[in-house]
Amino acid sequence: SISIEKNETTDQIKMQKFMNYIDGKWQEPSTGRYIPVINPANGAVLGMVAQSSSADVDQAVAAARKAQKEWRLVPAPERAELLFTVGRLLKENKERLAQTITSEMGKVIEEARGEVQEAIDMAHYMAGEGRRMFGETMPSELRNKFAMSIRVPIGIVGLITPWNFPIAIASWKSLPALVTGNALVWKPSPDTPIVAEAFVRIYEKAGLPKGLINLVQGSGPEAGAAMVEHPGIDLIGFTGSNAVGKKINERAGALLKRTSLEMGGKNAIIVMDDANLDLAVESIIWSGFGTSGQRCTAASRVIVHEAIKQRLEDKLIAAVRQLKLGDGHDEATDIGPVINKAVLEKINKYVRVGIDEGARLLCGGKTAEKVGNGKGFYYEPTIFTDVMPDMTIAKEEIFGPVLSIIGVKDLESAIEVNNNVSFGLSSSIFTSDVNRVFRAIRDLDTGIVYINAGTTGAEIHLPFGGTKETGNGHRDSGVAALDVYTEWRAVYVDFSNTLQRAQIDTNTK
Ligand code: UN1
Repeated sequence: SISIEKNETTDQIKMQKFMNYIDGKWQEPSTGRYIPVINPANGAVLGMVAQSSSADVDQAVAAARKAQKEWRLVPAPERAELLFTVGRLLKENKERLAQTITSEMGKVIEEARGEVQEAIDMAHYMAGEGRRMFGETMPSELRNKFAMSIRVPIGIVGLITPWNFPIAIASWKSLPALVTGNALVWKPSPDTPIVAEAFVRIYEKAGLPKGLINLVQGSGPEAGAAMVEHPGIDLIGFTGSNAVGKKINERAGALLKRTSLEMGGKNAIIVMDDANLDLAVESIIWSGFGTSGQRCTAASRVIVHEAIKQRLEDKLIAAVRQLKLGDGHDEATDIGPVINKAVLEKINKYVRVGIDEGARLLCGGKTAEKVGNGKGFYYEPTIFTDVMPDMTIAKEEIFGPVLSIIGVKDLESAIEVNNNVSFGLSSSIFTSDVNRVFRAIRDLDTGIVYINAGTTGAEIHLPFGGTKETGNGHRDSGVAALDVYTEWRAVYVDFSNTLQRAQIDTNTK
């Protein structure tokens, strides 16, 4: 069995081991060590995940290298057939995968289903790219010479993916990497190894040749660092924290290894005085507290026009009162737990700093200890107001259900406050003035801009990523993803049978 069914008891599954998958074989890690996988809703042990080391990474790279030699020769439309099958299998297994995500990651089941849907959409979209993987043809400067650029695979791609979207983000990276002819070494987060294994089993069932996807389970400092160091890995695709991203960037930079980094956000929703206030409230709640605030797109700041600040606060407090915390498997739950104890403590620390720095707490501000069996990691949806833009809670990514309300007097200051953070992933504005809309589109310094919608809910066929410290200029998903996983090759075909020299005047005479 590869899943944790809703009604299976923890006893039945707790001895299950989640191993590595290398060269088409499920195998023990070289260390022989395993670490427990915890259900954040109730503290139950769901299984044990392999702790890999550099020896496992070595093996995985060797297998990937061998497999990629053949795979790069397979026509892209044929590679794409496999992606269509992956899409179909994801769809057939949607409910089971969603339940697994909720068990090990905690997000509510409706959101888990949405996440699997993102992976399904991505499989079909990237399968389409197999027949469309365009290059360019251009006129040459010279007669009887043909010029074009084509895409070639990078080679061996190392993926390091987070727990918050354990299958969606893995799909954003693995599917374009495979359709463009690369082979993979994938290290998922040790907090979500079960759905990672399930995803690999889907690739296996779809008939992916052995060695093309190698799963190396375990924690970052051991297995992830070994991937970044490995000379046989040509590109590291990473989504995760800024601290880790910076380390990868530094080390990979020294080795001249390619990287595609997607990191944090400090996303804001701007609410102008002409906004549909009820819609803004609903969107703030959804983008701020959905997934317990653990999306890199989550809203964590609300920048509001002073004229409506009080009314917005009243409506937000009323809306928060309606939210039900609990186990995400329960369809009635609005907000599930956060991923683990360390994250819970980090959120609590930020809230204490917010209070110390003089922000006013409107609601929440503490762990919710009485939810379920009392052993889960729940945090009350928290709203601060009268937050100043230079306070810590207004600048740093908290990655939890904590919103900071900042009052402003006009659109100019709203945009300035929005942009005056080190991140630039997503932003949003609620207004009914078309002039304000287009000024926001032009001036909000983020990779994603929403008009009259919250900061979350990016669709997979558009580029996903951000400015400044959010990343290193790359984009996940959309057609932009092809640029991450391919190199451009410029090709000149001279059919003149003479020596034609570019940039030499005589040739054009
Ligand atoms: C993330 O949190 O890293 O736009 C991804 C969204 C989702 C993906 C979030 N489609 O909110």
